[in-house]
Amino acid sequence: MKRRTWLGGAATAAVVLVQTAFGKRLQAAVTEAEKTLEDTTKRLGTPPGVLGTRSPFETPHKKPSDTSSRTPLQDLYGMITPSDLHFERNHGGVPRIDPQHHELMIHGMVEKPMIFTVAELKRFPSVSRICFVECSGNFRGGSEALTPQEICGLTSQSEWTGVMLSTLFREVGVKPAAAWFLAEGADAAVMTRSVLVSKGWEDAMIVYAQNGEAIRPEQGYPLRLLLPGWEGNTSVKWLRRIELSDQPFMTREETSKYTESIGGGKVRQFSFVMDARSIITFPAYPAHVGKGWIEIRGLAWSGRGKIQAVEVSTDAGKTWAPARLQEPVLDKAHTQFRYIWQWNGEETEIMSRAIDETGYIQPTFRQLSDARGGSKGGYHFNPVTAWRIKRTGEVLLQPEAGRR
Ligand SMILES: Nc1nc2c(c(=O)[nH]1)N[C@H]1C(S)=C(S)[C@@H](COP(=O)(O)O)O[C@H]1N2
Ligand SMILES: [Mo]
Repeated sequence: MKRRTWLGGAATAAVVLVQTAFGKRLQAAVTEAEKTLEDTTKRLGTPPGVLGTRSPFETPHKKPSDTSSRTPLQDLYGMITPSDLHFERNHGGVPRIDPQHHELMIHGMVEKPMIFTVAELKRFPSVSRICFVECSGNFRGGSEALTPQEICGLTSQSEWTGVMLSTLFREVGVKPAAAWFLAEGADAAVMTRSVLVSKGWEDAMIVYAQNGEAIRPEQGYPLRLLLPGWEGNTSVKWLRRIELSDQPFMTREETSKYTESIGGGKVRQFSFVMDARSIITFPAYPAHVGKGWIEIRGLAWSGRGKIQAVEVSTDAGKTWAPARLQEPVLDKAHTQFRYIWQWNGEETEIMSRAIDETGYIQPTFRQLSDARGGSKGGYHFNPVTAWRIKRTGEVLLQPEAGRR
């Protein structure tokens, strides 16, 4: 059976590592013969390399557009996103920054304006935490043929390491009247956002490492601001300046962008916190399933705290049952859930809804759309995702699902 499946998939090109004369490892296409004939017990394997590599038989990818790329949620396991699969959202490309020449200035309403080198920042007490980053524009709909990656792959999770911003606030002596700070990036977009000083004291970090190594250029090397649970846009990458003030700065990214229309000619501004969300990542398009036991799996998260529960419906939202949460359930973090289900082969819809520790319940598409004057997307759009399972076992997105 295994061999049949294998030969069936043989048309897809795979990639393998070959050792060159200089001892460098290169990626090359695997020939069909190499794939089927190798007896691994009869030939010496490859020696250790300078870097680990992914198996040539595993090819998850981010499918980039010009300005963003999405995490393939349906291809991953556990709660940590591999760094090279962390989604990217760049307004002016990824800058190449030499950490020797990069500095962070903190000034404005402070007792003592200061400039920190990256090396100086690393001397402060170092803190690590696991949390997600999610773009507030993390939604796509409108077609049945969408994967979890396409629907909501603008969220990823890492273990982040750096210095608490509160530590630096004490160092510069933030004045009591300071209520907002500006965070500015050193990229071609010179991204700027206003942030509440209270968030700075609460849990903001200046991050220099991700998943055990220096933060990746795509995530803000050598320094990024990390605001756990807040819309990704405020976690300014390639951070070079923080300015304290008694009022918001009204930058482009918080006036003409990153505000939501709420109907009646009104817009909502400074909508920082990401609401609770969940998605079933298996079974999901483009999977096919067969009758019998299926372990439904997915992710849930909330910018307001811990996930308290995830409920799953396998009858198109008529009844709901609690899913099992995988420990550890962390604050403002992707949490895995699973639910064992016996499918009888009849057409149905399956879906999940997240409930966070504040009691917030993830809304259906129709509830959300009704509350937003009929809008079918936009910033902070976090509807329940429903998957239709056809009698053939085909799994398709059920767009705009759910009861009002
Ligand atoms: N300097 C700078 N910071 C930035 C951005 C940017 O373009 N420039 N993009 C923001 C947006 S819109 C998001 S959603 C997150 C994405 O973080 P990631 O690319 O590490 O996933 O970074 C934010 N920080
Ligand atoms: Mo974003």
